[in-house]
Order: sequence, then structure tokens, then C-alpha cells
Amino acid sequence: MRIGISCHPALGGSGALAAELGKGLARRGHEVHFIVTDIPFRLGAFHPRIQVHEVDTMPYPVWRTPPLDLALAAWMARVADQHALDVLHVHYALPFAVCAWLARAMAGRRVPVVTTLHGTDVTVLAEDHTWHELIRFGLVHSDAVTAVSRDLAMRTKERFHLEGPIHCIHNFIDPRVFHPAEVAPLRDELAPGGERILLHVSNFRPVKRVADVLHVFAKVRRGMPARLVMVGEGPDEWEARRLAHALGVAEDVVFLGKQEDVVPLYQVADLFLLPSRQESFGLVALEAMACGVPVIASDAGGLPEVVVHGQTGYLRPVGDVEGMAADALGLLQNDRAHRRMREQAADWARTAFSIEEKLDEYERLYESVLKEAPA
Ligand code: GMT
Repeated sequence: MRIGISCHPALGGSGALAAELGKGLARRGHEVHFIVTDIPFRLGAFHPRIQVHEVDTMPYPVWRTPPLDLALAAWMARVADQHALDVLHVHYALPFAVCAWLARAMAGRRVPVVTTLHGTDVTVLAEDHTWHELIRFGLVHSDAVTAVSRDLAMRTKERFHLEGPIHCIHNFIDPRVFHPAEVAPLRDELAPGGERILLHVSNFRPVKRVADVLHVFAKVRRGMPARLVMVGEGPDEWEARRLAHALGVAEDVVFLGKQEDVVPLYQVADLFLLPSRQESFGLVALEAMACGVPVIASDAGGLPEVVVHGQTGYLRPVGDVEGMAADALGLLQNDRAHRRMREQAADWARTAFSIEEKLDEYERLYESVLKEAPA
């Protein structure tokens, strides 16, 4: 098949997932065309069956900002025609589902549109009336809609009063990339005294409750030697730095900013913290488990579909920093239980969220929309 993919190319779970999906499809022999405003950050090395079409626009003084979404739609239509695309798969409802609708109308051939919802497109953006209308329009006019968790599928149906099906296709990991490994030099650098390493990876937005990460860590730190590694950047980063000082743990907190390759950081971690207010899936939690790292997360959104409470980590109500810290200390102070949970986490991630099974599911979906699409 010839598949067009559009996604947000900068750091973020939906872009990461779209890039991994494109690479996986290309490995299976499909021709993949990314139609994007920049090269997706996880795309990596050259692949003969992957092409990137980077949208650009002509600036014009009348426009304060050029209408990039219209340009994207025109590029989608052009790539669909020039490369005879069989399907256009867009990740994140806005602007992509609406751009794809316009592209489909502009293209000289019928190209079915698959929209994958990733989370905040429904849980945050849809709270605004304008975006709500546009997202609903994009979903209703997609040939198929998928969501990355059952929870998100259910919320989407409720929020938009949709009649058609929303297919749940969970996010996935490639176990050849995300797996447990010894990374001794990095461990020595991050925890020179042999301290336990707690890890958090996010875009530091309010939904991630980064302050809770620091409160949990401060309580753990009171009970044992430990270090906290914070990866990513975003609006709450400075508040997190301030809080680390206020809680007296700044010396044991390392802020690494955005990182291209997070795998070694997962591999040196002993515990992953994700106390978000809402998380449609929590791809970072899955990546951590795949590297053998138990996860302590909030019992919110799709996280209970990803983290098995008591087996691959622990789930606590949003904001329960006492409970999260107690779980963390209990686990980190019990070597046997920690080792067992590490193994269970890696096994679960590999078996329940394997890339091959999810690629099968996407391929079946593409085939079904192709069959349904009138010529
Ligand atoms: O909204 C974000 O946090 C970013 C967004 C993204 O796509 O970059 O993340 C969402 O999609 C991820 C990939 O499917 C999910 O793993 C995240 O849980 C989801 N974020 C939220 O629901 C907050």
C-alpha cells in the first residue's frame, strides 16, 4: 500500500507514535509518505520506502502568519495525486483531520482518511467551542477513527455524540529498541553514589502535575538515597526547579531538558513517575516498562490499560503523593520485589503492546476503508 502520514513533528507522543508506525509499515514493504511541517523527530535513519514531504509556504505581507493548515491540505492533496496514495492517516485531530477532509476534496483521486486521536485533542482542545466544532467535523468526515485507548474512545464518543465506531488501537513499542540493558557509565554519572534513580519524562505542561513528581521524590529522598532525573521542557519547568530548591532536594534533581534519545535514560532508571491529571495512554510509561522500569502513575484516563496495578507498577488517585511515595519506597527498599516487578513490566510491555500486532491492526483497518471507499 501507499500510505500518507501527517503528524505533529516536534517532541510529543503522537509524533513519536506516528514515526514508529511509518517505520514499521515501511519495514513491511509499504511505501510511506510523511506530509509534515518538519522531519518527525523519531524518524531516524534513511529508509528507501519512506519519503518526507516538508510543507512550506510563501510569506506575504498581508498575512500576519501564513495559513499553514491550508498549505498542508494542498500538500496532502498533491502528494495523494502524485504518489497515488491509497490512504491518508493523520495523527491528532487538529488540524489534521480537517486538513485531510479538504485534501480529499481537492485530490483528483479518492483517498480514504483515517484519523487517530491521541488525547488532548479530545480532553483539552474540545473544551473550547470553536475547536469542538472543528474536531467533530473532522471526525464525522473521516473514513475511520481510532483512539489510543478504550478510555479515549469512550470519552470521544460521549463528548461528540458520535454514532460511528471508534476503533481502539493501543500504542505500541518496538522491543528491538526499547528493552532492558545495563548502561553502567551513564548510571555512574547520574547516580555516582549508587543511589536509586527515579525518572520523569514529559512536556512539563500543567496536565503532567510536575509538582507532584517533586513532592513524591522529596518523600522518597527522606527515606533513602535517591536521585531524580527530569527529561523534557515546557511551561512548568521553572516552577519545578523552584520547587526542588524549596523542598531541599535540588542537589539530587537533574534537569536534562529535551533529549533526542531517551532509551538509555529509561535503561538506567529504577522507577518511572507519571502522576498526570489526565493521560489518554501514557506512551512514556509503556516505553519505561519495556526497558524494565516499574511505573508509579495516577489512576486516570487510559493509564489503567497500560500499567497493571501491583504487577508492573502502582496506580494511585490523582494528587495522592503520600500513596505514590509509599509505593515507591516500599518497592525500592525490597530488592526481590523490585527485580520481579522489573521483569513483569518488561514482559507485559513486550507481549501486550508489541509493534507487530498493532501494525496488523492498522493494516486491517486500511484494507477495510479501502474496500469501503467508492472509486
Ligand atoms: O497532549 C500531550 O501530552 C501530547 C500528546 C502528544 O501526542 O504528543 O500526548 C498524548 O498522546 C500520546 C501518544 O498517543 C499519549 O501517550 C499521551 O497519553 C497523550 N497525552 C495526554 O493524554 C495528556
